[in-house]
Amino acid sequence: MYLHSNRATALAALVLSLSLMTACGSDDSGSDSGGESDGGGDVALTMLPKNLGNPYFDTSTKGAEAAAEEVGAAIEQVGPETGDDPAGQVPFINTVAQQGADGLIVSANDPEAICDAIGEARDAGVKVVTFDSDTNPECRDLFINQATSEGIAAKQLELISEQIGGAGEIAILSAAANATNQNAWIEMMEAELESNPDYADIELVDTVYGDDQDQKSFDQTEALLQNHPDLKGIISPTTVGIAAAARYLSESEAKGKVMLTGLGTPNQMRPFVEDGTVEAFALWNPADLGSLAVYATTALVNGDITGEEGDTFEAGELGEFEVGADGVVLLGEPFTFDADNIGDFDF
Ligand code: RAM
Repeated sequence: MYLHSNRATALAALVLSLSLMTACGSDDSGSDSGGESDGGGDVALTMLPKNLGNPYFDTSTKGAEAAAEEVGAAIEQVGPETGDDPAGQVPFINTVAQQGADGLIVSANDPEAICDAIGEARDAGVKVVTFDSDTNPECRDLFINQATSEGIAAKQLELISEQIGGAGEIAILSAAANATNQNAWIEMMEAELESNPDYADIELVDTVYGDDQDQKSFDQTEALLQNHPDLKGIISPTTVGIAAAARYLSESEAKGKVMLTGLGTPNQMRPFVEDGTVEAFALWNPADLGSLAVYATTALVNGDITGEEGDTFEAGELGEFEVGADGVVLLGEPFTFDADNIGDFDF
């Protein structure tokens, strides 16, 4: 259920060593896709997060860069400034196809809107792997999934239920309205709330979208509290949303009264766990996710796997992985952070 401590230690070491390196490979300008490349191998990869400037994706890219160095691949990061435009990633995908990169690793802002561009890239010989947020399965070669959607949904409900004493109104503060990953988790939370008798006294009264933008998420939190005076808890299944909501709550009268959980990075959430705004939240390690995506994409590019169910490949320190149904490779299970363990993590 929880991360192995040896894996956590290895991750901490990885993140530390990466933080000592300069971010020389990241093109954070977002203005074009011609960023400098890390590494110098034969395999050229491009990393396309939902948007730039999100610490979650900064960490996944660092993990990807470390893995690229391990396998001798070159990698660059490109991406839009914001993730609320369903087609905002299309120009970057087009450039990857034109440049003739070997592999594209993308967290999709929309399950369908980037599929045509991905199709053209694949026709041009680019292996396309989604990570974090999928497209429709037929659009890409593989999806590197952080944890099962069922597991992520169940964990967040378990946490909010514990924190509000199993009864009362809750709301969801999500990312962009079209985000494949958040929408899958929300759908499963809704189904679980309906069917699980443990949650019979919990009512989901609202779902709002902060578009993975800090200020919008902050404002949406304020609006939720105004519109639902009896609100007992908020689930924010996005690292941007939960951090903004925690900041709002920590400075408001609702601190300690309206509970907040969801998916956050330990570094962003630490002050709010320490000041009592937040009891516990969950996530996986984004560096592992980026690393696994690079190993999988390189295995495709090198022809070691084709992406068929049952294909296996090595992912360095993470071990061996197998491609499952619908071309999904599963990283692991969500991990819960609280006051007792949050000091052990640095990402
Ligand atoms: C945000 C993004 C990302 C999601 C995490 C939990 O950083 O929306 O896609 O996986 O939160």
